[in-house]
Amino acid sequence: MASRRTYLVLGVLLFVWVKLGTKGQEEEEEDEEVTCRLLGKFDLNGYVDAKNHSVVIGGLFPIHSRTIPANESILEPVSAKCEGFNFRGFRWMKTMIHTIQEINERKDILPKHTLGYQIFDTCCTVSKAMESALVMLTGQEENKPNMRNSTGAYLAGIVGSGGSALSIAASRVLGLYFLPQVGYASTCSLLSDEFQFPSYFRTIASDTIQSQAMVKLILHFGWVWVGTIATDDDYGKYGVKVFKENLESANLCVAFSETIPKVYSNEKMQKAVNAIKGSSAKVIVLYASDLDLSPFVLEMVYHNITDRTWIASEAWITSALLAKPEYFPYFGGSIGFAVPRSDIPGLKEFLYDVHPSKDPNDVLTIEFWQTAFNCTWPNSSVPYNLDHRVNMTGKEDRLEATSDRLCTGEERLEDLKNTYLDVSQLRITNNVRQAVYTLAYALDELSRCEELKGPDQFCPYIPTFQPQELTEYVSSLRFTTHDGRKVEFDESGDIKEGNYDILNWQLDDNGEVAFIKLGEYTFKESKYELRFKKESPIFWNTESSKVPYSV
Ligand code: TCR
Repeated sequence: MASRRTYLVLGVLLFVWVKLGTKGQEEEEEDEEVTCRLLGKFDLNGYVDAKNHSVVIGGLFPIHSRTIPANESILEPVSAKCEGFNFRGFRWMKTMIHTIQEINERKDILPKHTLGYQIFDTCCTVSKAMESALVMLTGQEENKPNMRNSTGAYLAGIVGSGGSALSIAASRVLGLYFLPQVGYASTCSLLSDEFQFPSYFRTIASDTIQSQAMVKLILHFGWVWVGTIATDDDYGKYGVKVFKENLESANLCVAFSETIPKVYSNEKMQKAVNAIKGSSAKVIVLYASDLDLSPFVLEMVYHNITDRTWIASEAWITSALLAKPEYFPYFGGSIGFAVPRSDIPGLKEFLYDVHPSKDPNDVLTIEFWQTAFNCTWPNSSVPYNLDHRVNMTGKEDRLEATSDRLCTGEERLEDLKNTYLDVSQLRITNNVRQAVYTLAYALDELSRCEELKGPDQFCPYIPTFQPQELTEYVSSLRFTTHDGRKVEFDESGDIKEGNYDILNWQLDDNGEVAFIKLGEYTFKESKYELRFKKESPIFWNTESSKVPYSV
């Protein structure tokens, strides 16, 4: 396979062009010339491999955690820069590339076509997700969608985004054209609305199911009063809304219901802290993404709030950012529902195959290396460890520090204990894989229609099909994953069946936080079942070490 990377960096925009030959004609390919393009005011990081592929799949991933607030007076709108390297998002993004390469090597899926990709970093921000969606739709230079990217490759569909707020925003635009979008982590119940989001599908269950599961768990342990805390976004607010509706229909009660701010505000935070402190409800549902939770966790530590049992939403129950021994006195014993884990053949090797010397223009890899090894890559302009967040005192922390230590390139990934390389908890990562497979299988079925072409049958062709034609194929798709799960979507675009693992935070023999599986929650058609394993003891973070009392 001829491989050559070219970056587009023109002040504001960066792409990587990787050229992979199409199936069967690898040897004839010649390397591409470096191309640079002015892409207007978009400032988007990402990876592209689009040339010589029949179609491309777009991807939206949170490779950075936030955008840097612009405080200069700007005459024309410019897109924000990003900071806070997110190792988990980087792994998800790599998994998409790995899956596409795997599909391209397979002879049974799309034998006559190869898939390319165009991936953008959303920086966990709605505006970035929107910019990326528009860039993909317009091919960057036109103001109306032509479904082709800048190389002329046809855009088949989009995988992403991470958070619900971003998927909702992107999907409102993509839905106008019925371009299929397959989410891997957005769980907001709103996305099930087929009228508002006609071409949105997801390989993760809606929070409606998780909220029902939480209520079943509360009934199981006999709790009556529970508090709720949610982040101030679509995920937190809708998650708690549906949870409360279910709770009330089971005749249980909400002791308090607070939100934690997305942008640090001491006043709002203290309101939540006071509600927790002042309530006799010891069981609290916490609906939030891990990236938004750190300030809240620090408040719990600061106020020494222990003796609470947290019911975790899926987004933080297996978070390496929070599951640290130092937080165990406060969050030990948490119980939550997690996406089932999986092993992905070949992914570990693929993830380890990352090194900044491979491409001096691959700024994301350089930033990965610098952040992981706490060093500066020689002669690179990639900033190290930026943090412009407003800190707990209300002042802005401007840490534009560059580590004095230069990276040698000899640093060993094997020595790192880093979320990116941790393949023991492939949960959302596996959903990313299934989202890519969804589009690939749908394209495969669409392409096979040609073979059945008869006098009165009209078949769409790759690459001239209409987006809604592929959306139709996704709607009626059924396939079995490498680990034996069935993927099929209902009329809302939600997966028809699946299960959650019920996990409990315990300390293992090495003093690390372990996620102990207590049982499963399965859902299939309208059958829902909560099952506990008999032999799994639960760790309760209460003075008596017994089930808390919350009445
Ligand atoms: N749904 C969240 C985002 C999210 C997430 C995660 C982010 C979920 N699970 C795991 C990081 C890691 C579930 C949303 O916004 O819809």
